[in-house]
Amino acid sequence: MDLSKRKFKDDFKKMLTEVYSMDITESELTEQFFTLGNLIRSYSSKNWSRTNQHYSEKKEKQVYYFSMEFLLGRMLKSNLLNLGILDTVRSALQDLGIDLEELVQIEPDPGLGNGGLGRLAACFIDSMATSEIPAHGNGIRFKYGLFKQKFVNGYQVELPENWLQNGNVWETRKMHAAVTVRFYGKVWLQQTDKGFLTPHYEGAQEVLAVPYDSAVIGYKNNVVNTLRLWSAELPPQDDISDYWAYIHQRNQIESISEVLYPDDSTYEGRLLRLKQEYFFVSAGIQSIIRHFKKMHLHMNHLAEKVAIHINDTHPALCVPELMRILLDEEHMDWEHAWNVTVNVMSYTNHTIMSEALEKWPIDMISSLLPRIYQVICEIDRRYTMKMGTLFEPAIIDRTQIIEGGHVKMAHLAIIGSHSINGVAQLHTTILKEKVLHDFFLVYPSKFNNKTNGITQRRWLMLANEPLRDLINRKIGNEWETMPTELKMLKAFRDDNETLLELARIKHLNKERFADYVQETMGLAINPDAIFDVQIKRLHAYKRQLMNLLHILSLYFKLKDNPAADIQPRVFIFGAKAAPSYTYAKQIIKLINTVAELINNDSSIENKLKIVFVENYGVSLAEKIIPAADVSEQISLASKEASGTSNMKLMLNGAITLATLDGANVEIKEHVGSENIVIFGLREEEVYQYYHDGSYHSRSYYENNPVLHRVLDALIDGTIPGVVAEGHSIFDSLVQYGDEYFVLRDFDAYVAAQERIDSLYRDMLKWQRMALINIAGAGIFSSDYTVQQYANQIWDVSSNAHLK
Ligand code: 26Q
Repeated sequence: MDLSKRKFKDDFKKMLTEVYSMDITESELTEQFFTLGNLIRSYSSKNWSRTNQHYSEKKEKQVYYFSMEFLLGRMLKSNLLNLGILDTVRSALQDLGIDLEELVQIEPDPGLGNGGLGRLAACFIDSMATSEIPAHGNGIRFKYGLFKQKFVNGYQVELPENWLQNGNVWETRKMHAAVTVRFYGKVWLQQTDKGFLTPHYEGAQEVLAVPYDSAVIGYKNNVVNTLRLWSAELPPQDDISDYWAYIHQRNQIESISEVLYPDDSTYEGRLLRLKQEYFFVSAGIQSIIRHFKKMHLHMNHLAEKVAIHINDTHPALCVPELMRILLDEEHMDWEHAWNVTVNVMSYTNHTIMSEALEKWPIDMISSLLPRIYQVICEIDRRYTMKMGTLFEPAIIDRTQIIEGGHVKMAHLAIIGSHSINGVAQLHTTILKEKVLHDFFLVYPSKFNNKTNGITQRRWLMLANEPLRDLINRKIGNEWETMPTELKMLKAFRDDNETLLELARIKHLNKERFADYVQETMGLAINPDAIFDVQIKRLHAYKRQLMNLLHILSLYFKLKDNPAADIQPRVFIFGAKAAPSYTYAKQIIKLINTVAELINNDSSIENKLKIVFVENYGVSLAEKIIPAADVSEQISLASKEASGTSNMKLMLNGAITLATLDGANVEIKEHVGSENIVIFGLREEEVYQYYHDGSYHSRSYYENNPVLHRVLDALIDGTIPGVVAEGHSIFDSLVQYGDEYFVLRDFDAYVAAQERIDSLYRDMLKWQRMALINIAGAGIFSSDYTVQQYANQIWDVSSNAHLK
């Protein structure tokens, strides 16, 4: 948008007086933040309604991205950037004596997601608006986001994340768009006088779903899409006969949208979680149908106007919920309804870990969602009937929806969708060949790959302004919306001036992060050291433990020989553990304790430091990633579906140290093996070990002296204060088979780290590698990912031009 500094200053002062009756000198940061937030809203409101109007008039097909999680991060700067007024506003505020960076800190970071899956949804809505895809997010407005992490004596402690405490400037409550969601009760089918069979409900509990809409502003294109998050409320009551019963019922209903479940890998079959899933699914689908009806088209045409995307199985109830509405409320016959449903739905799988696959006990579903359960049974019956004639019984048994007393959500999503995709090439191949092989036999053409992506606007333009400026000086700014244009940077691979400039920027970002660490943790770190970064949820398969064992081996090397020639390193960790994941929490305690030991040992002359940041999330990622030299992507091959921090880090010039897992494989293909450091078992080797059962971790402990010493340190008192944790972790590796092959890959990992050490010594060579990584990162922009979803899955165009 066009906005002069002068106009902005006038608007700002006017809004401050109107809302707070204050002038600038009286106002504090909070008032200034809310004023700026409200101004941004007013600047985007016209385009928001214009976009909606355009979609309605043109009857364009709409995409609805259903996700339990949207891990947005702070929106102030992102909105300013996308409106094209970031620099104007920053400088105008400065004239008024206000520092934009200080205002930014006022905004709470809404942690409405666990990790990769939630952040992917956030990158996608940014890219969909920018790519002019008519697509909207649908999720839950959790009152509490992912817990706030604190370390107390090295242990993780969880505190509530009350992000809504001071209100949320970006949202609008839309009471007129509220819908009713039904739980429990009894249901039976009754013949109506028109000859329809309709369900009759008795004693259901009704929950009011109230939507809160936020603008999703496209980058400099006047498009504003919508993120709709639902909040659960007690429907208005005529009379309250029993006040205490009323209060109880209100609390019970409001608890549905109270808190995000903090597990990202092991599913917990709690009733409240199932309520959450049906709640936002039913509310979202009802609201879509309401909107569709305004077009006065027959329901048979729904799939021409609506695509619904199921982000992991959490919203898999979309399938029976849409069927329910088409059957019971629109009176379609089964075949037509099913045809429409399958054409509307598509599903993304994000994991191969069997413990993460959602399944719900039949009793739970049938009592909470009696009608939905009937529909699921009928879907399953028809599936087995139809496929039973075409495939052998064993395949049908293994692909049924209802089995062993449970409803399998992935099976429901696959059978009910026309497309199922994995999130990296390797992951999709494993789905087809191993994890979902039976389904691949049944529905080969439904399977496809969509490698994840990240938005370069948040992860480079906002997070790393010095680098953005350098790139723009060298190759112009086309990459902002055509990210593969970053490849033009390759022309500077032998230009020492550019390489030195890159080094200078990295150093600056490292200094900034070092200042932050000094201020918040009281720890001094050296910006000339290698900043080696592993930031992701804590999980055994991601092998933060292997990283730590390597650090210990370096530490002992220095203890034995203080003159040992190693490059100084700062190891940076950021990770939350699921509160119920004991082993992950033990690893957190161990890392913190080793940090304490190493950071305070003056005999190693500051050659090693460990920084374990508290409460890692989007805002911290924005500080850490631009300062990273090394990107640790060391999951056991086959276990990480894709990873996305790998993409963010390469985009900021970090060198990837990785196993051939998830999207690391594709990163290697794009930068070439000389610009990445790869080590460790391959996926086929891991499966071979599973197959022949020939991995015996104990022999690695017994035969490798370095490993022996490092592992003994866990149990012999070398690391004070981790007696129980040390034994438990030692046993998991040596005694109980080392599920994720940490000891097997240890040597290869140490060798790979030595390679990093030696590469870093040649500064120009290192910066050349960094440059090639930045230049090759464009392909991993979520702009391309969502364009592929649009073309190949949703069948929507990406050119709603509103310019
Ligand atoms: C399920 C049921 C009950 C409670 C919680 C859950 C639950 C919640 C979140 C299960 C899984 C998740 C999140 C999974 C996740 O983030 N997976 C990651 O997705 C990224 C985006 O595709 C990939 O890059 C990562 O590899 C994958 O681990």
